[in-house]
Amino acid sequence: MTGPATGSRPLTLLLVHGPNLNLLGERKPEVYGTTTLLDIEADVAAAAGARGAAVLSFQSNHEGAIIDFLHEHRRLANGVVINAGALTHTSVALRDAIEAVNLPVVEVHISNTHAREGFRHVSLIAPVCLGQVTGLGRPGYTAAVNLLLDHLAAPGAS
Ligand code: CA2
Repeated sequence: MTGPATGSRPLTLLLVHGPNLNLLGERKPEVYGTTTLLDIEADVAAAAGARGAAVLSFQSNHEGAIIDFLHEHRRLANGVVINAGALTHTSVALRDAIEAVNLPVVEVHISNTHAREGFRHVSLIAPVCLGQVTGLGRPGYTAAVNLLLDHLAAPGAS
């Protein structure tokens, strides 16, 4: 079941980060800023919590672990915010997993991938996502949460 929460169960969002994003804030501040992954997880929990939703956060450097996480939580979750890192540009398996779990997914990138190297211009997951927030830095995650919760609140959403 992927519909909105019923009874007392709050909406649950998954926040998923892919390879190397555990190092946020440690290197490359000119590209990714000084925000850490913990900062982002706290922002997302606060934005969701302000609207009565819960968040489960997960980061892995391994494609299969991310796919397993999505599979394992597909019935519990109502939607997903994902920064898949470089898997965005390479992973047909992640694309297929997003399609398979049949949840609304918002893709987030901290940097503007379209202003960077050509290989970052293509997202293999974008066609199976609700939408993409790219280049807005840390606030992009809050925007993604609100977009997802707006979508879930719309009549007939799934
Ligand atoms: O802009 C984004 O959020 C990206 O998803 C970040 C990915 C990159 O492959 C995508 O094209 C765009 C890479 C994350 C690497 O994170 C680092 C963090 C600290 C130091 C070095 C890399």
